[in-house]
Amino acid sequence: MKISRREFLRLGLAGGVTLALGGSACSGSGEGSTGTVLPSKAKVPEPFKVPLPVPPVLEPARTDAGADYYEITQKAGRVEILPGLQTEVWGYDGIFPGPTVESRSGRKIIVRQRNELPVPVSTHLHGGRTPPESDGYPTDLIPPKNMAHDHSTTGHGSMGTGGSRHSKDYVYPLEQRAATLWYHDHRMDFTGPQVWRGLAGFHIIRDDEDDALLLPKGERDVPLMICDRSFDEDGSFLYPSLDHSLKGKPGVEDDYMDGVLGDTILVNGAPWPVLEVSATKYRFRILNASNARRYELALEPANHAPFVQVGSDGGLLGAPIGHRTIRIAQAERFDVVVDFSKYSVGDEITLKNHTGQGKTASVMRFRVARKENDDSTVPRRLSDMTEFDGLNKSSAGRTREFRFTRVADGGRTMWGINGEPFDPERMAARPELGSTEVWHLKAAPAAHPIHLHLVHFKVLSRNGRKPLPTDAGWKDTMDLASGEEARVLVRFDGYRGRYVFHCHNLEHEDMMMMANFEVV
Ligand SMILES: [Cu+2]
Repeated sequence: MKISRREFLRLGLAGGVTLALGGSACSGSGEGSTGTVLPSKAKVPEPFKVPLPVPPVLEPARTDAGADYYEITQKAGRVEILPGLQTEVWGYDGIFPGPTVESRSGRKIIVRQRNELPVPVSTHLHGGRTPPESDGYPTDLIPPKNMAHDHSTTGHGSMGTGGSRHSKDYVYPLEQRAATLWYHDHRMDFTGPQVWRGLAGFHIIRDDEDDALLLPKGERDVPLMICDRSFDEDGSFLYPSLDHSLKGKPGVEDDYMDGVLGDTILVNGAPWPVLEVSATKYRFRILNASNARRYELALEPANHAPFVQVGSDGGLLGAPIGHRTIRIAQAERFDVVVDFSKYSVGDEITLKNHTGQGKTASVMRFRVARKENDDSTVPRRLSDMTEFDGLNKSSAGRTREFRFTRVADGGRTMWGINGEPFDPERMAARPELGSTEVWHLKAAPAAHPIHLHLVHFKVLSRNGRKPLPTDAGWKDTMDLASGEEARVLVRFDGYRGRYVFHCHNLEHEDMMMMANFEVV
């Protein structure tokens, strides 16, 4: 087998190169993540100088007895992320993060997505139990206005109910429990660069069970979208695309095929921001929206106030779990309560990233500004998890095995599942609606956060042993380190049709680490 220059370096044959990146010798591990750091050409800003922005909540355009209707336009916008410089973002409504959609469990919403960007787009609601025609399949594209004859836009993207050629109505029945979801671009071959430019936003589903708890609410219920970016000299986003127009050849420069790591950490679009808090409890809905970076989050000083996890990808846990640190991979969500009453007014608490180096070892800062009354509590029982608890191996029909590895595709090294790069025509599994299966997932020779559309699953075991405390609750994304394997129980509920599952390292996904399953 011919080995590429990149492979040559990775295997350590050139001596010391991978070590210099701070990773293990067996993979391109920059800062504890599978990927390579892309240095900014602009000056990286000083941390803790700007306030934490919170994305606006989107108002429905109209509402009737059956549904709420929303409209979002995907377009370019300009924002100041680095002091004194302008960054062009491609955003939902031209902002980054996009507006937050807040919905009610069981109440249908219809989101009309309009495309005013120069490229095709597809919007996926991550964590949504969504009919296949609204799930944002990678080739189900909304074409741009200037691309009428492109063959890659022949999906039924433009045929959504009531949409025009450059818009699509996504129908979300939201027959699912309260949870923190997010929506982002899912265009075939170009998800990495399009999310990097800003196509990501929160979608929070609420329900009566969650509302009835006395968890922190209102201004003390804060979504935190953490991601990393790098910047060109003029302040624009830097990304190593082979074709920066994103209209021609997909992919990234060879050195970044393991993943693109930025050197600037953003929370809700601002670099290392500060949030002034009262000495009370706060609920933080933490999302890792990075392309390739993992974080190991910790509070410093800790003051005996760990993260109290109340929810996972799929909503509330049965009971809270305390964590000193939280390892969060791409696309995972951790819903946590932090109790600032353990600190004094004037204290500054930094949210650290134990796998980062230098500036990337910090994420943001909290400043305790005042005392305030607090009647919120974290109850010992959060949610009825009868269905989850009852799910065990004996409920499962068949077991399938999926290996996430490198594959050769026409002489180029790509990523694939069970030795195959993604092919929209190939079906990797046909589970029956209502059935439960064990999926045995294996990752090598790199770390892979594995995401299944449509469903939520329960982690049964990791490397033949008990799952980690951070694997608790309903998951839709599970992180595997290089060489790890896990068994998960998946219940195929909801809708019949074709969906994808894939690695959520977006560079791996764009380089074909994706496959179809069809619920029959
Ligand atoms: Cu991967």
